Amino acid sequence: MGNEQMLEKVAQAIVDGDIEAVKSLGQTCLDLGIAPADIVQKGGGAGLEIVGQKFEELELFLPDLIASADAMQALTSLVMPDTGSISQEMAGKVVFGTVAGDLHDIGKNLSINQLQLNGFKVKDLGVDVKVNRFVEEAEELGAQVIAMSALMSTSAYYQKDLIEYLKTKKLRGKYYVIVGGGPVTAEWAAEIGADGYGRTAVSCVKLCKELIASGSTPGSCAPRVAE
Ligand code: B12
Repeated sequence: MGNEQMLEKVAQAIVDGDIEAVKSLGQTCLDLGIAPADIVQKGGGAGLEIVGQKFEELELFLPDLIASADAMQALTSLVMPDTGSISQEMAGKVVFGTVAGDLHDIGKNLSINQLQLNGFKVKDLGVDVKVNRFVEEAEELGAQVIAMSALMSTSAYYQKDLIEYLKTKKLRGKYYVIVGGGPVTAEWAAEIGADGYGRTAVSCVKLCKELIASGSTPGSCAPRVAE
């Protein structure tokens, strides 16, 4: 069986919420030499896309969504490298959270994992993070970047609020603000005056690297877009 077909099987196991199948298929993919990021994105991520569509079409319901999310967590724990022992001081400092009202964290966790693998020190603020907390934590860490994930169209508005909040605190020029997550687009990033938009966890690394290297004042340029 080819790699593409293996990834399709992973996607199907995620749709089925079958943790045992996901673990065994994930291991087979690793043994075949498929890159962990591909297993997660092209296998697991593709499965969650299908789950989302079926949920919208009332073919699947909340318990199914939860079972698929648990299966995805099992997949990421299995295939993503552990970042615990990597030195995380070199590339820059980032605070990262899912915005208020939003409990989705799979994409955030994948993005943090990629950043850490690429030498960033990241403070994970978790989910349902209020605007003021992002800023307090960034101040405490001495971060250059505030990264926000949002998976629901209703919660994406808090990304806008954070930028307004930074302005009222006269801190907009201090932090690069990057945004991502399901409903978030490059157009939205431009509309709210963010510094960057990334479509994937890998693009998140590119954004952070480019913004920090640019030396530009945060909030002064059109957002960078990393696909
Ligand atoms: C899994 C899931 C859940 C799980 C979440 C588990 C968890 N620990 O995260 C559970 C079951 C808990 C859940 C709950 C709900 N969910 Co839900 N969920 C999903 C689902 C199926 C997949 C999301 C996911 O993990 N995708 C995979 C990851 C890898 O993708 P990602 O997050 O987009 O991240 C990638 C990129 O966007 C990027 N990225 C992410 N963040 C960032 C940040 C930056 C800065 C950058 C650069 C990049 C970046 O990197 C990632 C990897 O490449 C989606 C459907 C979908 N198509 O997205 C619905 C979906 C998001 N959920 C939805 C809904 C409605 C809900 C509920 C309200 C359901 C309910 N009736 O209770 C609740 C809300 C709870 C809450 N308050 O948050 C809707 C949202 C609709 C909308 N547009 O507002 C969706 C779209 C389903 C649908 N089609 O209707 N959900």
